[in-house]
Amino acid sequence: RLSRSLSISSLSGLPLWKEESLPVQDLLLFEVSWEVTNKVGGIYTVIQTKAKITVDEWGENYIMMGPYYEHNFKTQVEKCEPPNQAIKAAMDSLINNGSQVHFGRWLIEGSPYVILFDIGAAAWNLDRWKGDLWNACSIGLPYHDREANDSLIFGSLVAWFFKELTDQLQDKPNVIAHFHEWQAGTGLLLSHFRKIPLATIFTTHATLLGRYLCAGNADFYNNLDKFNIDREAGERQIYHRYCLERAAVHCAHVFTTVSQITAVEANHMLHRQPDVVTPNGLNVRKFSAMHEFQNLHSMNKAKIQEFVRGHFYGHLDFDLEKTLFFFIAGRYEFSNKGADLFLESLSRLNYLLRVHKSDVTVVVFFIMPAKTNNFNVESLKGQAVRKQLWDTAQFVKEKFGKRLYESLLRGEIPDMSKILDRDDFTIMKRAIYGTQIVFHPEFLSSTSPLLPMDYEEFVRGCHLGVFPSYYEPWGYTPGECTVMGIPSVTTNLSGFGCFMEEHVSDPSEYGIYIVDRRFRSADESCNQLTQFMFSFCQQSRRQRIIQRNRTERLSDLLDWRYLGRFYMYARHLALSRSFPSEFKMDHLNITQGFRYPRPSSVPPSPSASLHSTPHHSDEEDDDTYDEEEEAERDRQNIKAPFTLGAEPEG
Ligand code: G6P
Ligand code: 1S3
Repeated sequence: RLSRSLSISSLSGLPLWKEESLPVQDLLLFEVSWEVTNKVGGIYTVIQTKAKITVDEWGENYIMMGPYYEHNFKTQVEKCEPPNQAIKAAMDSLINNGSQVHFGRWLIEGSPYVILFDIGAAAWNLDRWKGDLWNACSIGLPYHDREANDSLIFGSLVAWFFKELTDQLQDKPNVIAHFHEWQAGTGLLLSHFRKIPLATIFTTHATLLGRYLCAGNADFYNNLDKFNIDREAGERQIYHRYCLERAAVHCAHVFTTVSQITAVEANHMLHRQPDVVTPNGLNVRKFSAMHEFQNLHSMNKAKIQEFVRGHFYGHLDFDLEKTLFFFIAGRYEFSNKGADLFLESLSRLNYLLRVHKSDVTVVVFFIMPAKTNNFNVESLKGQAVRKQLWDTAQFVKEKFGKRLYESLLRGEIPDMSKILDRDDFTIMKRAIYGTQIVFHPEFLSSTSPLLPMDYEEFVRGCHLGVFPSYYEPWGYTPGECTVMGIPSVTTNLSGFGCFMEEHVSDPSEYGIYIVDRRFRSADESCNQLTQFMFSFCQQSRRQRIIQRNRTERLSDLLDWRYLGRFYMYARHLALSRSFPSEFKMDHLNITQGFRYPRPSSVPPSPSASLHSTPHHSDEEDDDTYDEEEEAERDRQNIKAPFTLGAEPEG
């Protein structure tokens, strides 16, 4: 019942993975994460975007588990009764013993069921549960580490729930429990030591030590095999967390991570080779009109231009039609996310643009939530003045139009020098001198007075996302750019960058520029990034439009409808390992993939052109390019297999 066949999707050209699906009616699937209904970082995006395809496959038999926070519950969850008597009975058992457990539907696409455990209400058990953890696996948690203690309470509640549930179920249905990241891993660990009959999967989205070592300036990737990991964890005072993480990894039937590069890292930092790489997808939204995303770019760019007008009010000595908008976004980890490299490259880019007397201006945004007290008064002043000028212009325009209309009705052409009166001029002068200030403590939200756009609109309005990360197990930011048809820069140290290198013959032709941060010095990487940005600045508008079309064509590759197969595979594997007499898996590592060819309009040999993308034409007015035709040709060419399991190093 686990066999599968390959078929080609007529829409995208990507091979679909058709299989005789699991007998989901005889199974229950639980996915456990600290970020279920609780946004902390990237794992929330994984869980939330994947919900739809998982519910499509599993229906009522799919349930997520996370921590309960009153605000999150009130704003994101619709309370309801569990669909299944055994789940209800297990919850009741916890509730009758003094815990608080909530059930409902998470109001996101797919509306999955969620069980949320109140950590605070169960905190009185902490000392006892610390004892249980110590007795099970000799891991002790210090009292001052709130996050680790919360993870123990969460894990204890989850394991307790599974014990009650499986006691109720007896043999059927079988239960798969998929845990994400070390905070949820404690539940896996305790379930394992209590011999609860579950098929378990553990997915890591980063290793604790990897993140710490990279942030601390270590030459991480060249020394992977040289670190004394126990000592490094101890010196950073995360030894207990690292033990929880490593133990969960080793207790799981199936261990997965989000990219090949993190698989290599995990092998060294956690001493287990992941069984499956489960790349992160997105819930890709397709527009019925192919050009809709280009229109959205235009509309949102106009909003950013408005902001720039306000920001540079009084100093706007550059042409906004020849201005490109670049941005970096992510968690505020300055060197891990490559903000340091980006700044240095920008200074080099500035130099190049000047010596080449380029008429292009680049405006760069750093979207990194950090501690702020308030808006910079000067920026607000600029925006307020711009807004006031706009309002005044609208007001005078109305009056002007009315008088013009009245004149025409009388059959007269008005004297243009008299159509505006003294009052109008006073209003306009006052507006020019005006300096009204507004305070509003938000940034990148559609209600902000500075830049009234949400993140998606902002990305769409930009020209290039730049994410030169040093530590990035996957990295959603360039993926989000891709599905919106916005080119981006990534690195060969990010999971996303490696994935693109693996599946696209010439990623830069599709607007995915991959900086080599693995095999080059920092200075060389910086020069490479500078060159990418400089070439980008030399493209004509037409070239940018063609490139955006190509970028957007890669969306299918990042769609959960395609990438969800890796999660399916991990579940099959876990079942075959935990319940071998019932579930067989006789074709591990057999899977089919594909590789995107170079776009067919690109010459096969390196172009003489300075530009790396797109080669087709440098002319603004060239209309011989037929993008639909090119897309169709490329679809026909998609080919070549790739493997599913994490490849051994070497
Ligand atoms: C989209 C619009 C075009 C517009 C272009 C601007 O493609 O459909 O009408 O000219 O964006 O592109 P640019 O790269 O200059 O922002
Ligand atoms: C992690 O979040 P981060 O930004 O701390 O998990 C994400 C989801 O898998 C991943 O995209 C990212 O690279 C990791 O670093």
